[in-house]
Amino acid sequence: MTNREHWWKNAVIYQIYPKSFQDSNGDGIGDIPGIISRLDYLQELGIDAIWLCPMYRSPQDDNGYDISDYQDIDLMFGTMRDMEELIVKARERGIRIIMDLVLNHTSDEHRWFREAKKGKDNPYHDYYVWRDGVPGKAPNDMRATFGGSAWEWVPGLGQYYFHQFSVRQPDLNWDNPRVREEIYRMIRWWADKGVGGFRLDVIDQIAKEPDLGITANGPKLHDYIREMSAAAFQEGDLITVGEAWGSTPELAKLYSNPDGSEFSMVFQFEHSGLDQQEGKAKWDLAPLSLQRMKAVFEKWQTQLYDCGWNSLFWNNHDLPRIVSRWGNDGVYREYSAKMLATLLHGMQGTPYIYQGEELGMTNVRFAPEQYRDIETLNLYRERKEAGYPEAEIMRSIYAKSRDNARTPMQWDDSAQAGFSGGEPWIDVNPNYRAINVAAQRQDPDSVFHYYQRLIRLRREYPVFAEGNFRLLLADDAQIFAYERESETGKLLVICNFSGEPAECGLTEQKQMKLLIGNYKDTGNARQLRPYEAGMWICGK
Ligand code: TEU
Ligand code: CA
Repeated sequence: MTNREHWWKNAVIYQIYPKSFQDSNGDGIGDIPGIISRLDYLQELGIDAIWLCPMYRSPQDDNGYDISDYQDIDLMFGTMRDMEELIVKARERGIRIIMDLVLNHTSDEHRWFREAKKGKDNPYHDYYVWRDGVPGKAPNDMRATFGGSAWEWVPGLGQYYFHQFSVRQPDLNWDNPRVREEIYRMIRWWADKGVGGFRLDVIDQIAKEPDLGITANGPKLHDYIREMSAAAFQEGDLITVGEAWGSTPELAKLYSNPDGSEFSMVFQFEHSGLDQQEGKAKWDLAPLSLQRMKAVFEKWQTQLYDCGWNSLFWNNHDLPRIVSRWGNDGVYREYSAKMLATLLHGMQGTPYIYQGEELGMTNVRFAPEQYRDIETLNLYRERKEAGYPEAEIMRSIYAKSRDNARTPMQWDDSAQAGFSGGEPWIDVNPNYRAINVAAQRQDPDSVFHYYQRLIRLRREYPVFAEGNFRLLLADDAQIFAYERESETGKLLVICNFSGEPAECGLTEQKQMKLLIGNYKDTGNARQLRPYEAGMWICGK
């Protein structure tokens, strides 16, 4: 297939965090019937596919990223019949469903793990990663992402198991061919249900080599991915998205090889680490340098051109809200939300919109007891114990907690933002009376309608999917500008990334047609106003 033939090269994907999207039965937890009731909204927005965060059976230690049965739906979200109905009803609206596959680890309540713990000769024992040892002396000093040692002692066995995430997320042993076969069978079972594709959670970590201290990019990683792709992905035009925090453009060319041997695209995070101190954790804040950010985007845009495919995103369920992070969630909230959208949606790749981003939803500042995320809770406890001042810990949490993205979707200005008739599992952002779907649907200048127009433009003009990328004004400290060119036309994107007016030396836009802009008269002023952004085209 050529570039244009894969549906996902012209698609825009909407990510749903089910627990926080829409509750239908008043238990405070979003669910599948809730999603179904909002499909019309998503159709109106114009998206092509929905990536659903995990809704499989799970004890919810990590909000569903700890799966205890891959082939069942957790009761709190609904039933398998609800899921089948969602797949069908979405299709009727031209929307495909993308399932989230968590294949690096399971829940400790998964049947495989419960069996594995029973004895070294249990047939499931080798499904996980075990090392002999003595209590109190882990095989090595590797740390888990959510804090503490990556090794957990099981007294009955006299062994440690390996976990890259929480203690309740034991790592699967991909070196065992039976594990791989079971996984491929499970994926085919989902594909047969008519889903449109899969997002692969921390896929770069499946081929870990704990004895060598290797988590991401183990030596057998791409063999496993190619095997899985051949066994489970290559029928139909499925979209497959590999989440790879530690990817480089070189690795991304493997993940998203146009020959289809691995995935459709990579989901990498280089830009999202730019406001933390070098070599430190995401909590250790540092100011963003626009020049560095431009260089990162330029690198990915140019190096994957014609030989790979990227995901375009500012937000997901693990990241803070972009308008609070790199825009302005005060007076310029709407302008800056639209500027950030313009900047991203003009690039090559497949854009992702995370629920509420299309409204310009913002971060929250909760009291410590309002947080729910295991990563945030562990960080709070660890830094308290390490003697960090409370105010500093909270500053990090306000800026980076994953719960910023996980507050309920803001549907209207009624109680609980229209998310639930009961008490939500996590508090609603108090600004829901001002920022919500109902208000923005009525306002033709809203962030919502701006996103709707951006989505349509991508469909209308082939240059969005096909054009090359040239960064302009690389050294400018306020302006992010670039052009894209293909056989059919040329696109120019100019964004003032700052809250101050900016002089812009570019003049080409004067001969081009304005496609979209975030001020009523974008393109006319001599100076760019705070967060002003526009897109211009010549050709078609
Ligand atoms: O995230 C991958 C991952 O590495 C994150 O845990 C990341 O380090 C963290 O969010 C940074 O704050 C995926 C899922 O997206 C995440 O929700 C899961 O918790 C994680 O895998 C484990 O399955
Ligand atoms: Ca519910």
